[in-house]
Amino acid sequence: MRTQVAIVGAGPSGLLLGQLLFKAGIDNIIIERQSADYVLGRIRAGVLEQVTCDLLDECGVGARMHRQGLVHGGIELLFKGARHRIDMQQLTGGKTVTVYGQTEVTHDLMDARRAEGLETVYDAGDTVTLHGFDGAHPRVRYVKDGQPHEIECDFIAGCDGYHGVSRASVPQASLKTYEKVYPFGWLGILADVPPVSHELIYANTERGFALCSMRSPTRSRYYVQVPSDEKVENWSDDAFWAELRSRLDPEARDHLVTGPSLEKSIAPLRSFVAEPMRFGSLFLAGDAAHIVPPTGAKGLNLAASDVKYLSSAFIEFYRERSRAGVDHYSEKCLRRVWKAERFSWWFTSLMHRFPETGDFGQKLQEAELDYLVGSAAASTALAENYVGLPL
Ligand code: RFL
Ligand code: PHB
Repeated sequence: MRTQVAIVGAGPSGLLLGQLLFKAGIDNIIIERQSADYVLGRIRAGVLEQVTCDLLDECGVGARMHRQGLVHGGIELLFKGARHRIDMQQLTGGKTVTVYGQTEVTHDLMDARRAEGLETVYDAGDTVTLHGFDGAHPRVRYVKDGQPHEIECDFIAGCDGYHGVSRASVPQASLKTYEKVYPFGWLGILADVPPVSHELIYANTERGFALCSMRSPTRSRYYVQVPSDEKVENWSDDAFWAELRSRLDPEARDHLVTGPSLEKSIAPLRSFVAEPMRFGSLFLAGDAAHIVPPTGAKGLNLAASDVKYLSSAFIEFYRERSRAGVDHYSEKCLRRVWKAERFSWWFTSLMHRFPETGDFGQKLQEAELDYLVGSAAASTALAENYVGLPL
């Protein structure tokens, strides 16, 4: 088999890249470890920057997002028992974010790919291996239903997430990694109950961080900070709702509607970057190259901007026979990646309870939050980063 770009991983990065390349007339095949249903079953991101929405429009899959996505012009910060609104739209000259689940984005991209008859190999398991990306003949091999397959290609896009095979295939001496692991995780719940507020509430409390988010006017997504060694089995739905309630202000507490969980899981929090993002004809994109803690809502959005840069580089290569985009891919992505890493680390540090800093740390956070909501300059810095820096 031969294609121009072999894409490893059918998460949002891989599917979006496949669609952008298809629109530009560039052949691609996606090879995914899991089944399509498994990929769709993962509950993850919820907040899309304008840049991400524009990309979905560019590849013709934005219609349902425009119909069903919730456009938000602000967020609320809750600290010392009171909520303060950050008017992002006003502070950024009109920019907004759209609340539309990663599951839905993935669904729309999968539907479009299927409708165009583009090839996606699902259920490849752990058989995918990458070859020859440091030379003239890159290839991806995999085994499906007991049969070995080989795809010859010009480029390999490693869109296979943090645990994928792509980054692991690079000689360790060629990689520099940067990592910070936080001493807590997020226990998240999805439930068919109306959201407690119209906008997202990010809460700093003495009991730890909480986030009130949503997927639709009838489906809510809530998170509470828990220690990193916490087990989800220790949390009944009732225990979760009680803990969330204890971290809300009196008005939100009154408005909170509870119900059975559709999903409940714990996500660890980490910051991670692997440099560079290109090795010969292998390009890493999305979580394969970097992880941010979810507090800034940047993971999926960074995946989308990587893929925008990568598709532009490939288009430039095929249309103009220019390697400039390909050669500058890593450097261009990493400039944006590190800004999102900085913002996500800062917002995580500001909003969570850190065991090692105790009450002193809590007081400093409250003082910074007080300054933040009272200063147009500080609020603008938060708003600019939250809605997304320009590409
Ligand atoms: P993914 O989604 O991990 O997809 C990678 C795909 O590659 C497959 N794969 C392989 N395929 C073939 N061979 C192999 N050896 C393979 N190994 C793996 C996997 O099965 C999978 O299908 O990476 P991608 O596409 O780069 O997308 C990244 C995003 O999923 C991620 O950054 C976001 O979900 C992060 N994130 C958020 N991002 C936002 O922008 N806004 C948010 O509000 C937001 N909230 C979140 C989040 C992540 C969370 N968790 C669970 C970590 C909230 C949470 C709780
Ligand atoms: C979500 O809805 O899952 C969500 C929203 C905002 C975040 C992280 C996750 O910062």
